[in-house]
Amino acid sequence: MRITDSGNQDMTRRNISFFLFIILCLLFFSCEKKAAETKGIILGFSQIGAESAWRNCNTRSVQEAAAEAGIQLLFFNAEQKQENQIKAIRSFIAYQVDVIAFVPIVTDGWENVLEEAKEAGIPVLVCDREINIQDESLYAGYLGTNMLVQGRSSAEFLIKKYINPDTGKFFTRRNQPVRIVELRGTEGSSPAIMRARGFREALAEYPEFEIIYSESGDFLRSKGYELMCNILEDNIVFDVLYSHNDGMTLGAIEAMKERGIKTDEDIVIVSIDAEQAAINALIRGDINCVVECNPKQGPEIIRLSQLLAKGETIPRMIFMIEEVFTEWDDVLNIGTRGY
Ligand code: GYE
Repeated sequence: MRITDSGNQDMTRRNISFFLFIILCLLFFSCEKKAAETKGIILGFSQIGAESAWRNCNTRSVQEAAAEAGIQLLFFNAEQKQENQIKAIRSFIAYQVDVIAFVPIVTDGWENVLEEAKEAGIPVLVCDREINIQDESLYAGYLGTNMLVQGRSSAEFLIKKYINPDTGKFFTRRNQPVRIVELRGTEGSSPAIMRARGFREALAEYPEFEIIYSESGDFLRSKGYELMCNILEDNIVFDVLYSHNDGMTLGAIEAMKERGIKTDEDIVIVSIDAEQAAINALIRGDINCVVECNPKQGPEIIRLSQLLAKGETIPRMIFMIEEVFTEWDDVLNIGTRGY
């Protein structure tokens, strides 16, 4: 059969049409496969509460990522009670979810309910805060932030602030040890434990620093305000405020300002989280160092949950990427934090 030019053109057109048809089929089936892969995933997520702007951002991140991925999210807010988290996890087991993810409000007391999840064959992802458990087979992995490093970074800022790197000379207004007030997070929680430990480890070889007060403000702004009022009313003299989260820091600054203390001159403040209000305070000079703790863990939680739902293994520990912002940075260009 002789193919004329017009015949050639017909053949080319038919080839292109067939090629496009194949491409469209492949695209359709790959979308179907992806939808089938993720459509049926039911994720049970136990959140600890709404104690801070950080927590609310963490919640939004999980909910938005689940919606984006088109998976069914069973979300329970435990209102700061471990027993509510245990009840939620038991309900996820009864509902036979594909994956359980939870933020353990404290490190201890999870063995029994995680045994039940393991017996039910449901993989568990520990998020944000860590747990203290002997049998590591009771959970598939951890995604969160390195809170020991956050404590160390907080201390390293103070070392840089008070000790001349060239001469090793230590300088402070009163030529006495730097007196540090510490506002800790929730008692028994991994952020409170690790941020305190990392801070103390980094300062261990510097007798020029002295922690003269350490109390738990439970990560609450109201408690940070209350504790600082008590400190000032008891006339406790201090040089540095080290606070385990921005919420407590902002409450403490409010209490200091009410009493005429110039937080941008009289006191050095180091805070952890890096919510927008704390970055704004860094720009104003009220805070000297903000150590980031990244709450936007939703997309990674969903990605890991999808892997677990397919029976795949995941790394034991995954840490979010984070920065440290100080008064020595170009603070006006830190960019918005999104919460
Ligand atoms: O620093 C604080 C929140 O678990 C790391 O909990 C999180 C901490 C965070 O209330 O703001």
